[in-house]
Amino acid sequence: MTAPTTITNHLPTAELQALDAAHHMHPFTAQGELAAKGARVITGADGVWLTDSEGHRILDGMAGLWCVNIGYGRHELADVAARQMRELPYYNTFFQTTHVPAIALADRLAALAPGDLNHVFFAGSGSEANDTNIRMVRTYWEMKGKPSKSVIISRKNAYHGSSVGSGSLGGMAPMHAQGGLPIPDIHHINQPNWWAEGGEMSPEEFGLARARELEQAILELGEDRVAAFIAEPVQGAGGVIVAPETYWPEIQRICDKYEILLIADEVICGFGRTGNWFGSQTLNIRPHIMTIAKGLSSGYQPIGGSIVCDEVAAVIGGGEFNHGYTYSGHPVASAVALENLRIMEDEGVITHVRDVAAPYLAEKWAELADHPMVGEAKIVGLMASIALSPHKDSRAAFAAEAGTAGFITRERSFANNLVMRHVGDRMIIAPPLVITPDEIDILMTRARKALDEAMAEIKDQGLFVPAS
Ligand code: PXG
Repeated sequence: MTAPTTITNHLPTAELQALDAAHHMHPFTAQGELAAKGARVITGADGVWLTDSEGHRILDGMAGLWCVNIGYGRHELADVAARQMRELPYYNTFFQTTHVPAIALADRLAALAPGDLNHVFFAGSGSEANDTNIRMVRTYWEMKGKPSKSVIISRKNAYHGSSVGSGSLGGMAPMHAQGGLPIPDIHHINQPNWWAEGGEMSPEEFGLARARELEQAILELGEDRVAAFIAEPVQGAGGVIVAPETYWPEIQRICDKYEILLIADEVICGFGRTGNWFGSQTLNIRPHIMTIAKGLSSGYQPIGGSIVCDEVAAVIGGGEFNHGYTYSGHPVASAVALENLRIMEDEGVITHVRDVAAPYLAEKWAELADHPMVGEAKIVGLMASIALSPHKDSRAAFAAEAGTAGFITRERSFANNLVMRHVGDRMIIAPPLVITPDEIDILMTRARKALDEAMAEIKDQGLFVPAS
């Protein structure tokens, strides 16, 4: 670990924070609140460790924003980027031209993706890729002579991006409340979140019931109206919601029975996160399209895309698809993604997840369920969550405003130099895939300390009370 303990090559932290507050608008942030407090300034990183402007070393339990799969500080990616910038920093792929990095990356992805997912439409991000998907599946059905099939079914509390299209696909109520979302012909069914919504049902019954909402929606809307169903194999930003085991087989049965396309949003689950290249492989899903981004380049460059099956690509290819981004298949981003995939393969990163890191973390994470403030503890590969509860037997929420306990726990975690996030009153982690057992021990020690301190604070504030 080479992260410096003192940082001298920038303005003092308070000045950086003041400039940040004055000029930098942060995503998903109450700007005024942050300005009063001052953002934490991250200055460097190596492996799973971040360094801030005050010289703290912070264990990044979130791999940045679920993306730095191979960890920080891999200079090979910087070298490849510099070489590609000198050779061909940019060219487009719109007007009957192409270039070597995009060709090589598309070929590589076609080989890695399961089944007949053999064609790649590149984008700059997951949001852009899901916008591509909306237009692609609707165009597919138009070209097939079925233009009425335009409705895309998604799920409440799903996250598919922040653009107008992808934000509409997502099922985040606070997002729909701003800016006129959703666009027409997006339909949301309930999520398979047994802890919060399972009521008296067993997880298995609940998984089936929630999957059958897809069938009900198709029948109510009419099979001739439905174009596609989109879902994350494991809901990430929604709180690492792992569906009961009965859920996905039933969803697959329904998608097979009715003529609708299945889009697996692999932006978080892809590239090793669940212990396979794709979450669809872990959960036995056979999608027609997969959305990719994040781990594709381990976040070293912004790049995303849609991996598309032979049938959809053939139909779309029968005409002109009037869609694309300036940076679709950007040569530098593509070259960096290729190098990232090479490292993952040559160094056996997915084998490390499957055989070492995920089983070790799973064992330690399950022990958290014994903590007096923790209800269920869920994990798939290296994405994990715990539900906070003042009364786990009844799966009760806190009487306080939703997210209060989660926020306090997150603050205690940050104070203990661990990035562990909260989504409402669920705590989540998704560390870099290269995390070692020793580092997992440190993560767990800090997580437990954060939980203990947070519980004391929550009790002090009189908030350790179940909602009635
Ligand atoms: N699909 C999924 C499943 C995602 O998680 C996107 C699409 C959009 O990707 P871009 O590259 O456009 O951001 C995402 C992004 C959070 C959080 O709070 C999660 C994401 C983005 C921002 C915040 O966990 N995921």
